Amino acid sequence: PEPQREAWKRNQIASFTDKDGFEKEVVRHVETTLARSMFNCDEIAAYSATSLAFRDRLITHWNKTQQRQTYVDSKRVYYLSLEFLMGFRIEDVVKQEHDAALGNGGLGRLAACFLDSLATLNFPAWGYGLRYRYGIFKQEIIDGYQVEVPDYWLDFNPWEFPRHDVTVDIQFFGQVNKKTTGGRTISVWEGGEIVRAVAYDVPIPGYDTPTTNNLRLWSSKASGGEFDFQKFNNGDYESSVAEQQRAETISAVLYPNDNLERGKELRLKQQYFWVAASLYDIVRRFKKSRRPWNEFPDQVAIQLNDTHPTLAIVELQRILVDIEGLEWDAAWEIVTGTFGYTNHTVLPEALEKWPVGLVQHLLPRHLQIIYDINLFFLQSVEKAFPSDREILRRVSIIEESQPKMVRMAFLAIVGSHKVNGVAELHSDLIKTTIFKDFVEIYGPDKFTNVTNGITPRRWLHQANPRLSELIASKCGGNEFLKDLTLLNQLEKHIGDKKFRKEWAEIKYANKVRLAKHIKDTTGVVVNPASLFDVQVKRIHEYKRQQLNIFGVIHRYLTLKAMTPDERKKQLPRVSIFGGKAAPGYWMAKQIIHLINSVGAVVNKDEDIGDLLKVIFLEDYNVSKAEIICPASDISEHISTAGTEASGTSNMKFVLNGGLIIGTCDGANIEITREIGESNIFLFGNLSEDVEDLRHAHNYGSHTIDPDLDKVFNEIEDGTFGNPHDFSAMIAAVRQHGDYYLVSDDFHSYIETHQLVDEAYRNQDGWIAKCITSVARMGFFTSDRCINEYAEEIWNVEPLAVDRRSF
Ligand code: H53
Repeated sequence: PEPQREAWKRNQIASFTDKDGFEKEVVRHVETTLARSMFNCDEIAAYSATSLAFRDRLITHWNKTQQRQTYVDSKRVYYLSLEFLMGFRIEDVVKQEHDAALGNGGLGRLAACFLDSLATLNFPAWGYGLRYRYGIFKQEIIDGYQVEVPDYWLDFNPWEFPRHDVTVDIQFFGQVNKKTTGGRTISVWEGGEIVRAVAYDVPIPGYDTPTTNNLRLWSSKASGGEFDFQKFNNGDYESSVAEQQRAETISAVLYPNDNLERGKELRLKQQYFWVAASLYDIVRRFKKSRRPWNEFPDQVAIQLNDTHPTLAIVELQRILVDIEGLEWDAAWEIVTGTFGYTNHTVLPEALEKWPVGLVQHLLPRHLQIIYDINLFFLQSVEKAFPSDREILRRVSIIEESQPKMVRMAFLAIVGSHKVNGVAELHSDLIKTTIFKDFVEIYGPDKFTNVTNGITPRRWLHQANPRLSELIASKCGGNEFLKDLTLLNQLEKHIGDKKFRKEWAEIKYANKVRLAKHIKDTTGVVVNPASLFDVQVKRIHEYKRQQLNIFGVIHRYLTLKAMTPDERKKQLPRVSIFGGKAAPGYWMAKQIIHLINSVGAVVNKDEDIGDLLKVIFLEDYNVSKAEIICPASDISEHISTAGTEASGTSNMKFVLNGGLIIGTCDGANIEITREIGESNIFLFGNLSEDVEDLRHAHNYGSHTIDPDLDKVFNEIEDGTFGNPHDFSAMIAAVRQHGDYYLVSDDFHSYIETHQLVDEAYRNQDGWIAKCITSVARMGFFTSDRCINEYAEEIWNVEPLAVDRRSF
């Protein structure tokens, strides 16, 4: 209102620019917001007031960013992801803050790194996700077994803003009726039930820029208000809350599977709920500009993080045709011009398919549209390949199986203008295997690669402040955090003894910190002078934690067979494992159990002492990764070649001055290209040989590596507890075709670990390798990824910021 304009202009929101101002704000929040005083300000109040003070500043920047983005009205990016593994915490104030653990593994953490880069690079961008009440479960280890405990993380979250006024009603079930209006026949989706989506906004600040973007998370709630008062007054309290509870179930819990799709109805409901609310929001924003519809793809780029949001393609087509009245072809051009699809896996068990009957029941109109999309697509394929009868069956979005299934990846390809993989090998593999036919149909240009990256702000500057500071002192200040290629200046200092000494001291201090964490959480004392060998990631057979623990057993047996004098010459090692198994993944849980059982025997063996310790760290998550990564000497990225799309923790470990042992898989290959072959320990079969090896296991003779056989025999002798517990793991290799090539790679794995030991004995040489590697890691910043997406897929530009206006 006009009379108040002046007041608005006079910087209406309290903020601070220095320590005194900050303190003042904290005190103000303690006294006014929390209604406390100096005398009853406990840790929780201090924490709350601190975060509220920061939050105020965040809001100001965020409001200004949003106002400016709206005013300029340039093209925006929307990143649709079912997972954002943010992991924020202020450890030093009080252990109060929960990890925002709204993700499982690499896919969700990548989304979080991308949000950081988008804001840092000043792109007008929004993330859209679900506000789960329960994030990924907390893992407890009881008697060596994983036990899942729910993670209720919303007690107090100062970083989100409920937007009770931003709601969208989402329809499910019902039926489709044809109606004719004005000479046009249209499809009307009627009946069914409505669930309300409520927006919660999380500000995403960039590094060294005022740009503060938005992550909008949707929460589900019953559309008819709190509960049915009629029923309540009639004494039927239970059913009056039932509807509300059913609605709230949709956003209640994150599915705890990584690289595994289970096809549950509630999961499909989550996907549509989230996608429909997000698209409604995006379309509403576009319509404010009153531009013609054909300009939609000039204003909006939507990136699909895996196939989970693929229904967005169908939903946008529905909005344009059924609601806005566009012709099918004009609408479809807009749709395909808008979407890009990122594939993150070739594993068959992770590729999403939904039974046609389930989609029909839940989303009847969407199934019709999917059939029409498929029809027009197959017609065009038939025209282009008239003599190829098989191709139609192979590429159909509908799999003619029993029951029929909707192939979400195929729908995503057909509905997008670009498809990308996440590392070079992976992007090549999708073009030659699972999406081969689509390369024939659309030509190679539709398919591209954007190798993953990580944000150096979190994974170096925050996780390893001392190393970050040392690097800054050699690279001309903190600029390298925004241009990671500046790390290359480190190479000229490799000969500097003092620098190498400081480098080694920092690594040692980080190892001391991890050793303390190990002592506090497991009771096991480890010697920080040992070589720390780390494998932390989701537990999965393709990631081969079983190969690692079999290797550990082999090392144990070798040490046991030595004389005390021989043992004295050996290098002490700590094998550190961490990671969650999906609750329904039995084999993964057995692997955890074996690791703990081996630890229980080895760690108390007096012949062995410091020479070998085996640790399983409970509840691996983002905050723990920040303690673990800086403390590793060598980390393991040992997936069967061709199975790990990229991997991103490999990048975190190298950036923190650790070396890696790995297979020729995912981003390991590009890391090798960048840092040089002499700075990485590669082993094992290549992806082009995997198929033949598997075939030979099943149809030829399959001999097990003799060293691995000894390991198996030892397990079967009961050295590590009841051998029955581990018989399935052994049978997978010996009898069931060794799908993950554990035996084929065992020998080269063991030999390569010997090379690691030898290299580590030469500490000067080792540190030189570490520094060289860090110096050459500039390519793996997620800033580079975002710039590639922006240029090649989104066609968006950053928005220049005027710092003075903030
Ligand atoms: O995505 C990461 C990759 C990693 C890949 C992972 C992933 C998930 O975490 C979940 C599902 C899925 O299809 C893929 O396994 O290799 O680095 C980010 O791209």
